[in-house]
Amino acid sequence: MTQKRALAIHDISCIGRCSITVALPILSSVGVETAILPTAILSTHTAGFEGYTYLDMASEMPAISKHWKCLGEKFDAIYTGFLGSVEQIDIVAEVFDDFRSDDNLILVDPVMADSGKLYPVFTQDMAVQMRKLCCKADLIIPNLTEAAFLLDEPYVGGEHDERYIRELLKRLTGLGCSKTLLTGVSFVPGRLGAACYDAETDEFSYHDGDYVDRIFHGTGDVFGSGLLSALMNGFDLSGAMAVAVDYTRKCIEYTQLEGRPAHYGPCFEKATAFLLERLGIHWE
Ligand code: PXL
Repeated sequence: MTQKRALAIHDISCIGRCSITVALPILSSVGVETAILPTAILSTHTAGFEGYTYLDMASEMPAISKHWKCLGEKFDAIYTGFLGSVEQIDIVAEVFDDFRSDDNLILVDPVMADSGKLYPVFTQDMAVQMRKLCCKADLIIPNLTEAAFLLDEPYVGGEHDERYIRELLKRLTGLGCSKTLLTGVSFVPGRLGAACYDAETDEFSYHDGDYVDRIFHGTGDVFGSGLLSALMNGFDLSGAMAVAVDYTRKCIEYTQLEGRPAHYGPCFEKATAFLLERLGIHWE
């Protein structure tokens, strides 16, 4: 089987495992050749470190992408996460137009908010503009806060009933993508997981694990990278979601064992063997 190729469009946070420093090693470890288009370069991510530096890569991104187009580069998947500024929505939309093929996957993680609030670097305009990317995607993977911003409705935290989540998923696919996956979903106290919906087949699926009552920064990127790893290794959406939920849970276990402050990000490195096992990959 020829090696699959992905393009990861995220920021480089030099310290504090998230974004590209998570997506690149995870996808590489499962055999996916991964190109990167950095959206910003930060000394650290923005949640938990004081005084971080921030370089918006918007002025360079079109030139990078244009060069690849001239070279005739192709990608089996394009995976977007944290964007450096709202101006990058149009730049990334153009990257989608330039590199979309009949059978590649466009995965949009509309990274902009958590726990009911937008990240401090973003304004409401990011939520409005992000809908443009969602309608060009095959699959979007918001958390519940991002889903509320995308649908312009109040965020409802805590546990939910299945009917509410099913309706939310259906309305999110109404943004224009055929598949939606919601993270951070809980139906009962003490459990946390994800739910997905495929509008083409009208199929709904849910998978959860034990809830750990602590915020671990960067777990969304671990989840998205684990999900894409599984999709690019032949899993369907519901199977890939189960792998990503369990893998993220495993990373959290290792992070707790390491005992470092949460803003240093999830200890995903030690969970690599777990991910490979679940994907049935045994490198010689
Ligand atoms: O994991 C989300 C994320 C990615 N990149 C940067 C961030 C955050 C969340 O705060 O600050 C720079």
